Amino acid sequence: MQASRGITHRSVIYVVIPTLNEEKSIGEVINRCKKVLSDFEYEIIVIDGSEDNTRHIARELGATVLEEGVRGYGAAYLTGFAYVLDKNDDDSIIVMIDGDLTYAPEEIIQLITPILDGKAEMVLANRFTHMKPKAMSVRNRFGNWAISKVIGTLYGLNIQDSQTGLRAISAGCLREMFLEATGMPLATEMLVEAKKIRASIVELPASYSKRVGKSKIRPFHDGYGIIWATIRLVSELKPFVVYGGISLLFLIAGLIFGSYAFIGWYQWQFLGLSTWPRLGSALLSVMFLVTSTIVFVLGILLDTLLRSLRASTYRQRLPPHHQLTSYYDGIIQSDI
Ligand SMILES: Nc1nc2c(ncn2[C@@H]2O[C@H](COP(=O)(O)OP(=O)(O)OP(=O)(O)O)[C@@H](O)[C@H]2O)c(=O)[nH]1
Ligand SMILES: [Mg+2]
Repeated sequence: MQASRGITHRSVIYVVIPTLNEEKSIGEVINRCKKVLSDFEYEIIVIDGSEDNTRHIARELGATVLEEGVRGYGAAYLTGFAYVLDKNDDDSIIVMIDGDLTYAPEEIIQLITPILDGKAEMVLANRFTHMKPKAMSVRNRFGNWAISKVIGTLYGLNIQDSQTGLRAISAGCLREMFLEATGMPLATEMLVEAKKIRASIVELPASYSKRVGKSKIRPFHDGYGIIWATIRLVSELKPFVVYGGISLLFLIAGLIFGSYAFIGWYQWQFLGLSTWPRLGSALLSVMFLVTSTIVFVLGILLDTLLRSLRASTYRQRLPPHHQLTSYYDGIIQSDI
């Protein structure tokens, strides 16, 4: 028990680690987790899809190993989450950490503290505060920044590092989430679900080092997957933003073609110019304007429908804790 840190409540800590050929680092990750959690009741669960020695090393060090046949970061976590939630202990805490030694297991304590204190339901590690040089590629850094901005703007979430892999979440909160992403988009999906259920999120500074072993990211597959998932998730939470945007594009196209057709018709009718009346453009314009109207109405309908659906599903939830910022003395950057 870490009384000096204000931890008063004993929850079981489940550390879930997805691994895909991480034999070079998994041993150290597990050993450091064990050391840091020695005062807690804990279980380390490795969800393994490896072809190397990862699972043998993990088992030898006392971790529970679940073999996962389905490829994907999200698929591994969904299996791990199901395993923990099956224990029916909503006071327990799930810690998510990679098996590649990029995150420092020692930081788990500060991550779980706000949950143990009852001050947050999900805590995220912000890697941008103490990132080691070359720990993250420019491409990943940009992708992360862009997605964090999109989610931040649309969801009112002030999160710097939306794709972080070091997180802590209470089992009770996790149980309320509807998660289905089998790939990297799981990271985004969890944030969106947290917003939907009005969970309180805290983001704390954390370190991030260059990984040991080969990256499992498939740039095209994962990048495309994350962008697509973000659009889908946004359209689920704020359909009007997506449908309104599409409707606006059709409206602009309709007006451009309409103006072109009108100018042609005007010159032909009144100025005696032999310009073709531009019937094709007129037809296209009408089609675009009709589509714009249909998409606009669809957006409003979906928005209203989803809003009332969410209200009836999550009515029992209290608004988030707005007092967090003062409690954590300025470390907290986000609280929805
Ligand atoms: N079981 C399983 N684990 C996976 C899979 N893909 C990735 N992982 C694990 O998930 C964690 C995160 O994957 P990484 O390849 O490190 O991805 P990343 O951290 O976004 O990228 P890097 O900056 O390259 O480390 C690692 O522990 C991987 O071994 C998978 O398909 N199955
Ligand atoms: Mg990694």
